[in-house]
Amino acid sequence: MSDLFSLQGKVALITGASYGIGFSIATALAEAGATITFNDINQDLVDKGLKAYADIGAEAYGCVCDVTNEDSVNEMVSVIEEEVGPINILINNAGIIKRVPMTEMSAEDFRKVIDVDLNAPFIVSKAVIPSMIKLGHGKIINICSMMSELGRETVSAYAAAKGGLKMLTRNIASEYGGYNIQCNGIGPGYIATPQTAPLREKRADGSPHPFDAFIISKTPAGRWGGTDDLKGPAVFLASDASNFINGHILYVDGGILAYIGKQP
Ligand code: NAP
Ligand code: GCO
Repeated sequence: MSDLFSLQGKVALITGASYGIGFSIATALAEAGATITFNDINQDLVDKGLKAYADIGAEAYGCVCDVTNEDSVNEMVSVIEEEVGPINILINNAGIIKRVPMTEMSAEDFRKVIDVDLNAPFIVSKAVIPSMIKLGHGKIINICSMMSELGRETVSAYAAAKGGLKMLTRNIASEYGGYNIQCNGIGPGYIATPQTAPLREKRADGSPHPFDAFIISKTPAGRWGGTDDLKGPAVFLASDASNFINGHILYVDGGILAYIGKQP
């Protein structure tokens, strides 16, 4: 059975993976046997990532690349293919959020979020699909969100992008499934990372942030997710164990989407 989940001999590219969810997913893929390549937006972050991978004994190849820049992405992909090998697994993880009420949000900020969270997965996927076709297989995992399904105050751009990413996932599956490429999404629930740190910060008097208690009450598991909660699902969707699963979004949310919420 372990052969079915093995990533031995596979090369994986995980975007924005110096820390947070991307780092944990990359670590899991390395533990399953894959060779890890990753990028981040500047050299400091890449160095931080390289050190973190070295600290856990995982070999990783890191590049500076802004995933919204198509030329830079194409160059990164050809350097990885030349120096490490053809990419078998792509995890579109890099993302940003801006929490601003919609009527106060500038069109420029809205576009920036769409650019990183939706246009970039298109750009990076487009860069790797031709060699996946030549290889005769490929796995693309897009990191979606609760906001691929739900809305809430202040996250209009993020929800629009992550909802779009769900449909990009289904479209890649539809368009390239015939080439033995599986494109699926992981929809994390509320995961404790720097991105969600402002939602968990204690107030000046030491009491918990109201959003913290809100999320715990909305999650049947009764807790925030940890980045380790995403490791098993990522290995599953990157491995042969999921070869007939395509265009699916696997929500890893402690049950949030199943639950109507506690009665008052
Ligand atoms: P994070 O802690 O903010 O990490 C995101 C990474 O992407 C950072 O290293 C970031 O660099 C990098 N990045 C941002 N823009 C980039 C660009 N243009 N080019 C290259 N790299 C870029 O976020 P996270 O919480 O680990 O989230 C990772 C992914 O999961 C995101 O797509 C996020 O939307 C999604 N997600 C998160 C949660 C959650 O609860 N945390 C839940 C559902 C989905 P900087 O440090 O410079 O920003
Ligand atoms: C927010 C959060 C979320 C999470 C995540 C949920 O402000 O509501 O940041 O959007 O990051 O994507 O799945």
